[in-house]
Amino acid sequence: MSRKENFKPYKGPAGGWGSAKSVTRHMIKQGVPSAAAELAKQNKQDGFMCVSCAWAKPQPPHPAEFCENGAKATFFEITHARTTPEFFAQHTLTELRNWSDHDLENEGRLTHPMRYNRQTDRYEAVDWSEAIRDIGQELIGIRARDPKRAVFYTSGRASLETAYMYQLFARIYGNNNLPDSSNMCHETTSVALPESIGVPIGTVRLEDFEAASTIFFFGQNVGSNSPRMLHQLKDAVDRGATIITFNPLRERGLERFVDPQNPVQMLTPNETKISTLYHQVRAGGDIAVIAGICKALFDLDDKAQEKGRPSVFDTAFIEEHTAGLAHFEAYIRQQSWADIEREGGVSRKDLEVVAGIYAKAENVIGIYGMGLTQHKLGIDTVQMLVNLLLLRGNIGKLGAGICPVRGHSNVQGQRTVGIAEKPELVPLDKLAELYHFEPPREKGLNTVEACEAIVDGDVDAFIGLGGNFLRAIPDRDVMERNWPRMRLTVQIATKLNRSHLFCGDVAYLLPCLGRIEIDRQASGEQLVTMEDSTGVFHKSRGMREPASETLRSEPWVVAELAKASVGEAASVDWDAWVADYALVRDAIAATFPDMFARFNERINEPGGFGRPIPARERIWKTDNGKANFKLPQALHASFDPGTDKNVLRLITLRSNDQFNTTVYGYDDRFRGIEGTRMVVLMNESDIDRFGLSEGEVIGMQTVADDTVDRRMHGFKVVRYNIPEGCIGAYYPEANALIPLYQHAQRSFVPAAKSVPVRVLKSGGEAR
Ligand SMILES: Nc1nc2c(c(=O)[nH]1)N[C@H]1C(S)=C(S)[C@@H](COP(=O)(O)OP(=O)(O)OC[C@H]3O[C@@H](n4cnc5c(=O)[nH]c(N)nc54)[C@H](O)[C@@H]3O)O[C@H]1N2
Ligand SMILES: Nc1nc2c(c(=O)[nH]1)N[C@H]1C(S)=C(S)[C@@H](COP(=O)(O)OP(=O)(O)OC[C@H]3O[C@@H](n4cnc5c(=O)[nH]c(N)nc54)[C@H](O)[C@@H]3O)O[C@H]1N2
Ligand SMILES: [Mo]
Repeated sequence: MSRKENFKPYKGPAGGWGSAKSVTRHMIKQGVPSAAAELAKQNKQDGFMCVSCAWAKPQPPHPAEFCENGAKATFFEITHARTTPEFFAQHTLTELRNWSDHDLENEGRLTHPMRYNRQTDRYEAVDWSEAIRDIGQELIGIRARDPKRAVFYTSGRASLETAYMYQLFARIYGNNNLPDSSNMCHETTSVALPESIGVPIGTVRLEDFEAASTIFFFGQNVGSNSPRMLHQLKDAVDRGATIITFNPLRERGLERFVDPQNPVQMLTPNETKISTLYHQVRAGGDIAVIAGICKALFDLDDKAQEKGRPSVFDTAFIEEHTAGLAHFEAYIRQQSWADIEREGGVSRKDLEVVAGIYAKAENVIGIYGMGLTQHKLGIDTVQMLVNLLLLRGNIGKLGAGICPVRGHSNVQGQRTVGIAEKPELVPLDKLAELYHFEPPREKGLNTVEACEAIVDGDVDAFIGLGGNFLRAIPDRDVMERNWPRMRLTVQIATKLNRSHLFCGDVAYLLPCLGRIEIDRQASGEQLVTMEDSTGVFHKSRGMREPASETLRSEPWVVAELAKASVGEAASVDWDAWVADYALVRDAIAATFPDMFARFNERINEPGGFGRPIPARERIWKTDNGKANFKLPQALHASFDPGTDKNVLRLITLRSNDQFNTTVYGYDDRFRGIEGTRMVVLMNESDIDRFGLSEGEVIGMQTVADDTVDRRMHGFKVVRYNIPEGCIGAYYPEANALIPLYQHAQRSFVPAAKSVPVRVLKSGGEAR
C-alpha cells in the first residue's frame, strides 16, 4: 500500500476539529458508521469502561466521556472486519510475517480457535473442546517435568475477574511466572513508591485536580495517551493553576487544547494554553533537573533564613513525617550547577524560576509517565520527584500528590488482584486456605527474565492472555529466533498480531470476547470490573453482540485451561465462577478484604469505589513508618554516560495513531508526521553534524556491552525540535534496537527512553 508521506509542523491544538475529523475517518474505515450508541456508553456507570487508557472516570461523567483515541479504540474493536479460517487458509505464517502491524490487526476480529499446522505453515480451525483438551494434555506433561517451565503472561486489559482466575491458575499449576505488561511500564513505580511513601500506586484522585495550584508534568504525553485528562488540566488552568512541563519533545497536548466537546471553544478561536513553562529536558536528564530545582530551593531557604523569614520548606511536615532529609540536603548541595545543566539540558536560571514558583505554590501534583519509568535509573528518577514533593508537604493533602499515569485500562488492577511474579505481594496463605493447595513461594519470572529464560531454552510453555508480547519486548530479532524452540505457545486474543506468527511445536490462537461485547453466561449477562489510574474500581458491561458465535469469554477460556490441566489439584469451582462472575468478585473480596469488602454491593455505587491509599492519609507503610527522602545514584538516568558525542539517546515513542502495538494508522497529527512510521526525529544541528539531509534514509546501531549486533535500517530523517544528542523513533518499530539487559535497575522495565545508538549512513558505516 503506498501512502503519501508528509512532514510539516502541526499548527493546531490538541483536541479541536482535527480530533473530530480523525474520529469520523476511523469510524468509517472500520465500517461502524453507527457507533454513536457505543460512544454514548463509554466510561459511564451503566456502560463499558474504555479499552484504551486507564485514566480516571469522573462522577458525574462529561456528557461524552471519551476522547479521540478512546473512540478509535472502540471502532477498532467493534469493527465489521473478521479474520476467519478462510483468511488463514489463504496465507502462510511466513507470508504474514511480511505484513505490517497495522495490516495484520486491520483484518479485524478473530472468529475461531485455530491450531498451527507446521506442514502447511498455516493456522487451521479447530473445535474448542479439542483445543482445550490438547493444551491441557501438553500442560500436564510440562508440569510433570517441571511446573516452572511455563510462563503466564498478561497484557493490562483483562478484567479483575479474569486476572484473579488467571493468577490462581498459574499458582495451582505451580509457579509465580506471571509477567505482565506493567513489567514494561509502571513496575518502576511499583518499586519506587513503596520505598518512598509506602504505597505502590499514585496518591492523587480527581478532586485533587480541583484544588491544585501547580502541576508538574514529567515525561507523559497527555494529548495522545490519556487525552481525557486534558479536561482536568483545562479546568485547572482556567482556575489559574500553573503547569510546568519537562519533556524532550514539545508535545502538542501539553501546549494547547481545544475541547472537542465544547461547542463554544470549537466555534471560536479560544484555545487553552496548557503549560505555563515548558522545558525540553534531555532524555534521561530528569534527576538532574529535579536536583537543580531542589538546589535552588535550598538557596531560597538560605536567603529566607538570613532575612528571618519563614522557611520555604514545610518543616513541620518534614519533622513529623519524613526521614533522610539531612542526607538529601547534603547530596543536593554537593551537586554543581555545571553538572546539573549539562545532564539535564535546562539552564540554572530556568530551574530557579521553577523553584520560585514551587516555593510559593500551595498544593502541587507531580504527574509522570514512561519518560521517567523507562530508564536505567527510572526508580531513582521517580523517587527524586517524590523528594521534591515531600520538601513542601505535597503528599497526603487535598490538591497535592504523586500521579503516575497508568497505561492499559486495567493494568493497575491486575497487580491488585494477584498478577505478580513477586510472591510477597500476594496473600499466598489466604489462597492456600481458600483453595486447599500449596502455592509456590519462589519468585517467578518478570517479562525480561521470561525473555532470557526463553532464549536460554528454559521455558516449554508460554500462555499469553492478550497483548503482543514479541512486539512489545526488547531484542525482537533475538526473541523471534528463539521463540519456536518452545513446546507449547497459546495466545488468547481479539485480533491477529505478530506474536501469533511465531509458534511453538504445538501452537494455538484462541479468540475471545472484547469488553464492549455482551458476555452471556448461565446466570445471565455478566459485568466485569477494573481499577483506574487513581485506584478507583469501576464496573463495565458489554453492549454489543459478539463478533462471532464461536468466541468465548476470557474467564471461560482461563477456567477451561485450568480444568484441563490442574482441575484436580485444588478445590476451585471453576464452572460456578464462569456461570456467575459475581462469585469471582466474592472470592476476590475474601482474598483481599481490606480493599474489596462488599465488592458486589459497592461496585454499584455511582462512580465506583476507591481503594484505601494510606499515603493519602499520611500513613506511611514503609519499613520505618516514614516518608523517605531517597538519594539518586547519578544525575543522569541513561545507560549512555553522555561522553561520546557520536552516541545518541534514542527515545522510542508512541504516535497519536496507535495503542501500543495496535497501529490504527500512519498519521501522527500532533507531530506533523503523515504517511509513515519509519522516521527518526533529529535536531537540525545533529543532522548537519552527521552530514545528513532531511528525508535521507539512515540506519541505527545500538551501543551495547554484549556481542549481539543490533542494527536497523530504513528510517527517514525528519528535522524536529528535540534536544541535541537525542533522537526519536516509534515503538514498536524500533524495538529490535533495545537490548534485553538494558532495563531499569531493580524494576526490570526495559530502558526504552534512552537507547544509546550510533547513526549509520545508508552504506552502513557508523557515524
Ligand atoms: N492512544 C494511546 N493511549 C495510550 C497508549 C497508546 O499507545 N496510545 N499506551 C498506553 C500505555 S500501555 C501506557 S504505559 C501509556 C504511555 O503513555 P506515556 O507515559 O505518555 O508514554 P510515551 O508515549 O511512551 O512517552 C511519554 C513521553 O515521555 C517523553 N520522554 C521521553 N524520554 C523522556 C525523558 O527522559 N524525560 C522526560 N521528562 N520525558 C521523556 C516523550 O517525549 C513522551 O512525550 O499510555 C497508555 N495510553
Ligand atoms: N520500545 C518500547 N517498547 C515498549 C514500550 C515503549 O514505550 N517503547 N512500552 C511498553 C509498555 S508501557 C507496554 S504496556 C507494553 C504493551 O505490551 P502488550 O500489552 O503486550 O501489547 P498491546 O499492543 O497492548 O497488545 C495488543 C494486542 O492485545 C490483544 N487484545 C486486545 N484486546 C484484547 C482483549 O480484550 N482480550 C485479549 N485477550 N486480547 C486483547 C490484541 O490481539 C492486540 O493485538 O509495551 C511495552 N514496550
Ligand atoms: Mo504501558
